[in-house]
Amino acid sequence: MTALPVSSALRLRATSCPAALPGVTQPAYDRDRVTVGVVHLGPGAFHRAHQAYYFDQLLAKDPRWGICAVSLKSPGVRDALAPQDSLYTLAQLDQETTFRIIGSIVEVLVAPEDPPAVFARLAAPMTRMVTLTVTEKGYCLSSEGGLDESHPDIVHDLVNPREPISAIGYLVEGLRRRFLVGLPPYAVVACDNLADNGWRLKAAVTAFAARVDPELAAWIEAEGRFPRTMVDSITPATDDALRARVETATGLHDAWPIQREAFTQWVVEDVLGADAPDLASVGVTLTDDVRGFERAKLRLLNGVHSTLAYAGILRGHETVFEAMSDPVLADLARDLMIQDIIPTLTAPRGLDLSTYAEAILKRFRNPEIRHLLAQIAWDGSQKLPFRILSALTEALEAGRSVDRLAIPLAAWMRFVRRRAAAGEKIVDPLADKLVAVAATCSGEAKADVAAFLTLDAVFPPSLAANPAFVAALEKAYADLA
Ligand code: CS2
Repeated sequence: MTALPVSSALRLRATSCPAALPGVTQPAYDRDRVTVGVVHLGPGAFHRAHQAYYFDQLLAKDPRWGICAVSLKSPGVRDALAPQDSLYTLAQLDQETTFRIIGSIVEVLVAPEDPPAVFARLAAPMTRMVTLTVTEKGYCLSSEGGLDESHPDIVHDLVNPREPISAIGYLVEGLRRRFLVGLPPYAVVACDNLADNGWRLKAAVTAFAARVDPELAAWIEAEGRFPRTMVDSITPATDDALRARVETATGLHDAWPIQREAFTQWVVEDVLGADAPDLASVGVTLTDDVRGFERAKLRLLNGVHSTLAYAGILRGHETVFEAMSDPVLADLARDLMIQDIIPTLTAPRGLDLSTYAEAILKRFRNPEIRHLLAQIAWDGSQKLPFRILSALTEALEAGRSVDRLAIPLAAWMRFVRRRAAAGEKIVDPLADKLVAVAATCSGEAKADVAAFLTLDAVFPPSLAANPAFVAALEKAYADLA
């Protein structure tokens, strides 16, 4: 976090909260009556903008669903929120921006500092749900989609299952403690942008548990509820401009407010069971058709976001809005959606895909939102397989051209090469490998593309060997020179 700006305003906290300026929405419930029913792993900006907002609405009807937020690594969120009694401000950006003080997070733990406190929450009878936003890399999956048992965190946790460091390790240890005392498992709700997120997580958790105790694994397999979900709300990172804006609007100083677009959506597979929070009552869609929503969002929104990020940065843009103001990129975004991605999708009931695509383009053109392309460009090696490669593979199988779908991949390669050559940091768990590949690149399409395609954690070997795919990539890479 950046240093706190010097401010004369009162700090946001339980006692000062009622003094917020008129028009600021306050928690509509008595926080002293709230109990913890949800543990959340990874309370980054997206969680605080999205799931915590839904629970903030729910608490007005049912005080059992307060959140214990657990940071798996850094103390930054706790350090900012503890002096604020875990309160923070959510700015919902629109033509008329609104400000809401969120009270649903009632406790923030930093796992490495106090693992027993985390286990106690996971094993508490009142805890019915564990939600996660740990980003794609936090699932520790291999490129085949299963648990990556060679991942250093998983290697560590398999040797020390009672002292885990990974999200998977914590989930399994929490479930083990419940199993031992005869408590039902908590529902595990993955809220990251992975295709079939809940299924993948269940497979990874069960595979890990099988290495710890086969009976535990069988119990998780039989009783565990891991709904697949689709989560959506554009959440630009917090900056000092937001801090200043929030202070002016609320009259209170908040060390870490959050901003997002006004639009928000949460679709959850309807397998949560009777003891689950009534999420439908606060606007969550419960459905047995989550895959249609999730594929459409991942490919149309996130796939095109990543395209705009890499192609946009190469063309000198800084934000999504700026990239969308560049006619070349605006056309590319629409053509990709309509001509290449929609043909790979099956529309969920009640969703018209062209209308959905147009609505996404409109969100990208929202002038109220300053969403940095650099933020979206992070972790490309983890994001591109779900966002672009799956659609591209299906297009290849159907015999369609993949010329345009190859553009975001080629742009990513050029982006990596450019940053590596300039000695700039690449934010990606594969950064070392990417820098090594980039060091061998000369700018010549055939050789450079071949070097990137050796990254088998990103490109499955069968795809890397497909001549139509390789030709499309080489052409796109050459065109971006
Ligand atoms: C973005 C997403 O940063 C990124 O990679 O594509 O965070 C995107 O803004 C959200 O998924 C929108 O729901």
